Amino acid sequence: MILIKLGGSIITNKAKALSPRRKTIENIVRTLKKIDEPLIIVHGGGSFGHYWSVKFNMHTKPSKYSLRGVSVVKNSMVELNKIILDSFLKNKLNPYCLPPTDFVIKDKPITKKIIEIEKIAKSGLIPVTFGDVLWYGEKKSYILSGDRIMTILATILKPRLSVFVLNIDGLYSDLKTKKLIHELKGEKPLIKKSSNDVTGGMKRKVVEATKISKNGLKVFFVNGNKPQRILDAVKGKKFQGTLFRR
Ligand code: IP8
Repeated sequence: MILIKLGGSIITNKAKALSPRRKTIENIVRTLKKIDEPLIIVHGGGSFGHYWSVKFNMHTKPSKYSLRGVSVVKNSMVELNKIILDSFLKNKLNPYCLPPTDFVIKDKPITKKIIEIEKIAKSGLIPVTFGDVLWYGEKKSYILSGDRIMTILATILKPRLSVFVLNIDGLYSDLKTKKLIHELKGEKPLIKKSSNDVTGGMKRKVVEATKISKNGLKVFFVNGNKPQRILDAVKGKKFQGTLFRR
């Protein structure tokens, strides 16, 4: 089984509010079709969820955020999710929408529900979940990042591989020269706060990828603008990107 995160920066244009990158989504989905293994998909918020989370000043820390904000962020994620689901359907794949409220209560994963997700994936349906705004209780809510969902699912389900599909080639050791780090073995690279994402952008991804790899699982960062690289990583071929391993 393979766990794939479609980052918000690859499926949307983050420079422009509420703008899906339909062609890119299409190209990635067509590539996923060539993977002959059960898949679980997680996607990020990009210029949908993040745009509204910033507007309503909502973050990953549970707090009494604007109720209007909760509704609007949720609605925007449902809208983006529908675009992803439609693309899967159009390409004759069978997605099965699972918002994180289906397997997370407050901020705790529901193991029994997560084990069912694996069964759903193994049946041939493709579970599709996403970063979202979650109810926390006592009128509080919080933003749950799709990157955290990756760790939650990987910790319980131990997929053969986890792949973060990005809008860049992988993790760079130097942002100016774009020198790519091909492999990280147990080390945790130092990343400064990387974007104004409410969930922490690249820094968050590296934290989660490092956590997942500590469990002995392989994690790849690849560029979704070159979907063949997803296939190369999954099929164990020489690939362009970053591999995190223990
Ligand atoms: O883009 C965040 O998910 P992420 C989703 O995976 C929202 O961090 C609602 C901003």
